[in-house]
Parts: sequence; C-alpha cells; structure tokens
Amino acid sequence: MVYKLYGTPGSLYTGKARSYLIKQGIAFENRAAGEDRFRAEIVPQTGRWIIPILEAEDGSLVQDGSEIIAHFEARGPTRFPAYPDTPRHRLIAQIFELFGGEGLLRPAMHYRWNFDETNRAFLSRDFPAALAPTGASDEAQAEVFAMASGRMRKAMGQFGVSPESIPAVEASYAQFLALFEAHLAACPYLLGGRPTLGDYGLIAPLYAHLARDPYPAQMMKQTAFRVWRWTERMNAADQDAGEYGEVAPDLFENDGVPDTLKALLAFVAEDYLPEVRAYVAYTNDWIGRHPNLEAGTNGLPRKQDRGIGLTSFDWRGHEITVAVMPYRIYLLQKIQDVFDAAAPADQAAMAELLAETGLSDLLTLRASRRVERRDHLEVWA
Ligand SMILES: N[C@@H](CCC(=O)N[C@@H](CS)C(=O)NCC(=O)O)C(=O)O
Repeated sequence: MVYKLYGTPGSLYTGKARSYLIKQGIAFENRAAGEDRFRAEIVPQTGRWIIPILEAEDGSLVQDGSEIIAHFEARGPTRFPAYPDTPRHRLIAQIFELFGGEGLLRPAMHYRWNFDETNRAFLSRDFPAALAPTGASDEAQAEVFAMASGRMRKAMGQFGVSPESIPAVEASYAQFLALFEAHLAACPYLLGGRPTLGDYGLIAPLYAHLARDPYPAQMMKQTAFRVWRWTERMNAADQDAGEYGEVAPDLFENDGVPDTLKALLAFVAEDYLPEVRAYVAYTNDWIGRHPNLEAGTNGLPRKQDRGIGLTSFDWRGHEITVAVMPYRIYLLQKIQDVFDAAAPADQAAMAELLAETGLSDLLTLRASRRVERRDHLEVWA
C-alpha cells in the first residue's frame, strides 16, 4: 500500500506528518496541494482547504498531523512507537506535540515573512511550485504567491507577531534554540535514541520554516548546529545519529528526564503557558455565551472556520493578541487525557515533574466542553 501525502514542501504541518511517515518506514508519495485532483476530489470531502491530508489506496482520507500519527499507532506496532509507554515520557511527548505545533508559530512566521530581502526570491518560487495548478503561467504563479503570502502575512498577526513584539519573538526563539541545542549535545532525539511524538510536534515549525527558508536556515546552521542536524535527521529514514556513536533506539532509562529537558519544559512554561491561560479563559467565556452550542458542530456560521475569536494577554512584557482555536484545546486535552488515564503512582510522577518545571497548570486549564474531531473538522462534544 502506498499512501499519498497531500501538502507542500514549505508547509509547517505537512512536515510533521512527512517526518513521521519517513521514520516509520511507511511507503508514501509526496503530492502537491496544487494538483487538480486535490482541489476537485479531496477538498470537497474534508469540508475545508487544509493540508496535510493523507490518502490511502482505497481512497480513505486522514486529515491532520496528530490524526495521521494516531491512525498508524492504533493499527499495531510501528518501527519507532510514537507514544512512549512510561508516564513522564508519555506526558512530555504530548506536551511537545502541543508546544511544537502551536507554540512556536511566532518565530516560524516572523522569520519567514519579515525577511523579504533574503527570503522572497525563494518563497515566490516555492509557494506557487506546490500550490499553483500544473503548467500555470508566470502571471498565474505570481497571483498564487500574492494570494497565499497575503493570507499568511495576515495570519502572522493573528499569532501575535507585531512590530512591538518582534524583539521578544527573536529573544524567545534564540533562548529556545540554545536550550534545544544544549539538550541535543547528549542525545539525537528529544527523549533519547529514537523519535517520539514530541519530536514530530517540534519538527513542524523547525523544519519547513525555520530550517528551510533562507534567512532562518542560515541562522539555525550558524547558531544551533545540532538543532539543524536534528531537522535533517528527522527527515532521514534511519536513526541518522552517527555523530553520537552507537546509540540504542531506546528512550532515557527509567523514564528519566535529564536536566536539559527539564530546562526546555521550564521554557514552555514561561513562553507558552500565558497563552494557554488566555485561550482557555476565552474559550470558557465563549462557551458560556453560547449556551445552545450544538454537539458535533463548531458553533460558527461556517463549518470550515477554525477560530472562535481573538484574545489578548501579556507575553514577555507586551500585550499581544492571538486567535483562539479549538484545535489547541484538542491538543491540550490530549495531555490531560494521558494524565487522567494514568494510575495514581504514575500521576504522582507526572505531577511532580510538572510542578518542578512550572507546568502544573496544564492539568487544570480545561475547557468546559470537550473538542472532538468529526468528519475531518474540530467540533464541540
Ligand atoms: N491541525 C492541522 C493544521 C493544519 C494547517 O493549519 N495547515 C496549514 C498549512 S501548513 C493550512 O492548511 N492552512 C490553511 C490555509 O492556508 O488556508 C494539523 O495539525 O495538521
């Protein structure tokens, strides 16, 4: 069975699914979202234009990076199980799925869209190459770039990048890179000798935007070599960790969490928890204002819309405004579900780690309605 992965080389979320398929040795073909077939046959089935979408040979579809991973993990043993089976590692993997996919959007967008002098020549080819219909004229390609880049520049604002916040975005990213670089000094992957869900979360922003676009790629190569090598490793079919010597494809012994990983978790607490607090509060207020929210819907006039509003909060000394997306609640729930399903002794180990790293609120910040995915869309339970 050969799957088709519809996406683009420069897409953040396609990078997560692609890396997973490569690492698990699952046969697939990269397909472009610009193909006629995607627009004509796939998009009508998912109800909105979104990538990545995985198509099986029987035509069945899986949309969303988290779902693609869950789909294969549920089918039986995979080459590198993405969900660790010890409590702290399981929880950490889930935390980095959320933080990777949703918490590093500010640097990803800033370093793609605010460095035109270095990036534009590349992006203006890269976007239409994958998004324009096959054989599109130069003008048609330029139009595709103008439209897509316009949308993305606007989206950047909704992730909290503004002229005032840019210095903080840059400082925060430099700090993250330094911490991840230090962690990778002793191991090739986030949790040791093989990739897990946490790595797939992090590769989303760190590959297509931050390791592949010209400006941030050079920056990463020059200031965080090991992180850059990890992005390369995450797209290699083997362990690709020769520089670490003979490393067993195992996770840290005894559910261990090295100090360098605790430092990364503490960074997540400082950098991202304020946003989680803000969007959970907004969501609960919104749910309160929509008492007749129908289960199985997104509660919005258009079923393809992904944001329920905007919320502002203090981030590193700046008031920033971000879109509130139920999808983030969905990933936050996954962290909480892991905790809720664990045995009391395992819960104690998880709670202790969260307390030590400043992340305890991840367990208590809960939306008053659950978010589910039905027919490829996020809906209220
Ligand atoms: N929850 C999805 C998010 C996918 C997503 O947002 N993909 C972007 C491209 S990287 C997209 O399709 N955006 C829609 C648009 O540009 O209109 C996932 O994690 O796979």
